[in-house]
Amino acid sequence: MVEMTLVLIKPDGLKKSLTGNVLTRLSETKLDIVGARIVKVSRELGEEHYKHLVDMPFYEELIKYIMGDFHKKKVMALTYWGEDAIQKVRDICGKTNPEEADAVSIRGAYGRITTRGVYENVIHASANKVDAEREIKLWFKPSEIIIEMYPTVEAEEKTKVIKWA
Ligand code: FUP
Repeated sequence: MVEMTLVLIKPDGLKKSLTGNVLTRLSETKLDIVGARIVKVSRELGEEHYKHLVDMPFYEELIKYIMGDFHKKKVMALTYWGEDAIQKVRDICGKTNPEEADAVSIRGAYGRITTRGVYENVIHASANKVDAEREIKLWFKPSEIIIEMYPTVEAEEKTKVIKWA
């Protein structure tokens, strides 16, 4: 089944200059990149992304981690598209816990567990179709993705924008 999936190269991945390594590993999937952004993550965006983990003891540290408080204040967000995209990307990522992840997976090779108990696992990848759609819509506008997979509507918006001076 043709799917889209969200990948985030997290602040530890950017701080450790792992962007190239991660993209090279993901290119093994032969999936297409159809969206890419560098994002400075607000608390609001971090909390929305991880809202399913709000009751976890590591939640506050996790929000600080994704906002870049411990590394660099940026995340690279990517949308991959293609056959079985979700599982193909998850397989290369490895398990959530970097100590349990296969040694040649991205998280196994580059991740670590901090003394504060947060898994700094370099990359996020959507877990299933429902999450993928929710997450892609959270991180991207329709105009920032070069294919149309989810329905869109036209709307008039009158908002202030920042433009080149
Ligand atoms: P995943 O789908 O693999 O990203 O896993 P989760 O959504 O369950 O977890 C999201 C993030 O929470 C992980 F990437 C790292 C962090 N986490 C911890 O720090 N400790 C845990 O015990 C579980 C998750």
